[in-house]
Amino acid sequence: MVALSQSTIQQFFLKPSKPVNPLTFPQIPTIDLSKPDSKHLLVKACQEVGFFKVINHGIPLNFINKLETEATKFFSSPQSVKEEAGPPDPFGYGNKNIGRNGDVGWVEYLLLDVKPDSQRNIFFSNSDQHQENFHCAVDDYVTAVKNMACKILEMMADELKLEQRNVFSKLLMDEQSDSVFRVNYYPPCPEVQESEIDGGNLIGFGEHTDPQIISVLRSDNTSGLEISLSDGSWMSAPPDSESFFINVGDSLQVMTNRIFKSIKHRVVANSKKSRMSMIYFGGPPLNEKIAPLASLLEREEDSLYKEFTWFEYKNSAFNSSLSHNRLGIFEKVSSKI
Ligand code: GA4
Repeated sequence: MVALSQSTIQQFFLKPSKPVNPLTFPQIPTIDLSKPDSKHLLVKACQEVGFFKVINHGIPLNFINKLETEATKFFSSPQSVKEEAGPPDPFGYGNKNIGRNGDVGWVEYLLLDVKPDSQRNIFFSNSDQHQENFHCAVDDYVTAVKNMACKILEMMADELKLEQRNVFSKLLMDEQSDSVFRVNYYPPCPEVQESEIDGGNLIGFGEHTDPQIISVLRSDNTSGLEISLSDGSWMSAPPDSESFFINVGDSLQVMTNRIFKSIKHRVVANSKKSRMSMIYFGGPPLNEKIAPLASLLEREEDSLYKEFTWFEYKNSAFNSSLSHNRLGIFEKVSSKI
């Protein structure tokens, strides 16, 4: 590995943030999908936090392990092999640069288009067999996780008493659903270990909200994922490789007229241990109109957002930087004095 100078590493340091208050330290809501009371708890979690952990999800562990093995093989390939799958535009292999607006993180990643009809758009060539195995593992994993996400979205619709229980899930099930899959690999940073600086301050993936409807994350057992609390502090989500973490995306926040919260989250890289996460971002078709559901509004004037298409929102999101408040321009200015 090429040694990096301290000044290069400086750009990856996080600004110090407020420590979590131990007296009000919240728990990450845990939803047991096998229990009948989970509908109520998961809606509560979406309203209060916008983030929860799912257990007893029924996704076969061998799908998860197979993909993890293939992804580990990819990230441990020679740099030249990985770079054949890059740079991301936005799909492909990326290293330290995130998006188009100068965001950096101590991370390598693969971003894949998983629209149901998408062609396999990432090629790397250390062996055709590896490529084939990798794509099959992604297909199996994404199909299983998408089904779980749809089940969760239907439970939400039931609990919100929406007439159509597939009002959210149909957007992911649509042939044109604009869904994305990402595998992030956070290598250890030995330069930080050698210096006096605390490794907990290294940005892996800067703070942001996810633009889509719902995100499903699975990571190995290395910590790093943090969620933003309302008092400005950051709380670590203890890793659990057998569970999934779900977060509400901006589009679901809009469709529920902010009953559900799209939570800011980030990843802090580890100076000693690598971390790998896989995230499915369930998005609607590009031409889908996103607006608060009429049945959740008492009066039309209660809508907090102007209607937009996913195409418009996605374009504006992909042209923004990670920490930008992307929904700001779509918020309605209140006419009440
Ligand atoms: C955040 C959620 C997903 O990882 C992602 C990211 C996308 C990218 O990596 O290209 C973005 C980011 C994400 C939102 C703002 C823009 C676009 C990087 C960035 C700076 C794939 C997505 O859909 O939006």
